[in-house]
Amino acid sequence: MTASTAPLVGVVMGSSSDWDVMQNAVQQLKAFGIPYEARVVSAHRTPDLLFEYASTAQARGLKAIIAGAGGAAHLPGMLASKTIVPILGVPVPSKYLRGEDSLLSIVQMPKGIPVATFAIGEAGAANAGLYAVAMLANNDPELAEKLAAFRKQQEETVLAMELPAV
Ligand code: RP5
Repeated sequence: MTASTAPLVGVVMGSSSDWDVMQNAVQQLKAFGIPYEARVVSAHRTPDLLFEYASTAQARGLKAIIAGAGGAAHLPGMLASKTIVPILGVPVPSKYLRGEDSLLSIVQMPKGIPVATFAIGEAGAANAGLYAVAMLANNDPELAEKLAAFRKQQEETVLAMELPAV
């Protein structure tokens, strides 16, 4: 899946079974009009593709890669080992350990090869998308305005919240 112009953000995941979670990142990118690409790249099942994807990412113009995986989730760390494009890691909930394994696999990177790690599941994927938007907004005043307006809208939604009478 590819947006019409050259992608600025890559969204990769270890399996199509991660899509339900990872689509939350894509939704944020689409909402802000960020060109993106979404692909399945598995660290342990397609290691050659992983190396190719990561080692060409910078030359292809990617400014960030959002990488989600579950279980022994080495996809974000391995991508980071092969590119200086910032990697935003999303722990996908796993069947047996509910994503705590994914979280620890992604967050505990040894010193020297950083991966920014987000919350387990949908919120983490959405926030990774928003974080990529914020990174791009550093050099794009129009995008920065859109992001500020999004925050304002959230603020107004919460300020308008009412609690039920007891
Ligand atoms: C990981 O194993 C994937 O990221 C996915 O979260 C998990 C299960 O993959 P499938 O068995 O559903 O393909 O590599």
